[in-house]
Amino acid sequence: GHRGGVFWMTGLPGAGKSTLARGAETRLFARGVDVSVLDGDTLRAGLCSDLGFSEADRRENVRRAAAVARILAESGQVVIVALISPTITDRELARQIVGEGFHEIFIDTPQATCEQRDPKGLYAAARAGKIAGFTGIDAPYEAPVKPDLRLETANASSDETAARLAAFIGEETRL
Ligand code: GGZ
Repeated sequence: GHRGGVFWMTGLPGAGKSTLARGAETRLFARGVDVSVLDGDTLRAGLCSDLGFSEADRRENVRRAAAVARILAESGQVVIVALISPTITDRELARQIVGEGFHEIFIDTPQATCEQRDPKGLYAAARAGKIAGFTGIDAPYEAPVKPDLRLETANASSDETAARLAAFIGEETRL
């Protein structure tokens, strides 16, 4: 069996958060773990569709995700959250809201790599001045100082890294 917990992934756009969250979810599900993913993209399509990317809106986005994650974790689920959550204070807020069972995971990908990947062309758009306040370009990203887990993605396959993430989550939630 396993207990609930929240695995909060933070990192730049294009760092690999969503891919790794889904990869870990698939692996954990195959092992019978009751797991769900709260992804920034998905939340912003529904629960958080009224929010933009101002400091205040990002904070509210983080607050809502943390509140939902807590409810799910209290019911015994393993919750993987994938949000840029760019500031240390917002992630502290998330940790406070979730309480016991919060883990911070830093998806540590150099910005140059994120920008090369640019899966949605958003870095290019930001560089061209078509998006204002884009994280890493003209909005801040504060890396965690002491995350519970740091995953460097630049020189590993996403399969390898997702397996490491799933292993960490398995260890932290094993009863
Ligand atoms: C950062 C933005 C922005 C701006 C749109 N800044 O790679 P994506 O495209 O699909 O995922 C990013 C997503 C970020 O949403 P989060 O909810 O994770 O952000 S936060 O935690 O800061 O609230 C990106 C897209 O939205 N996107 N405009 N200006 N990312």
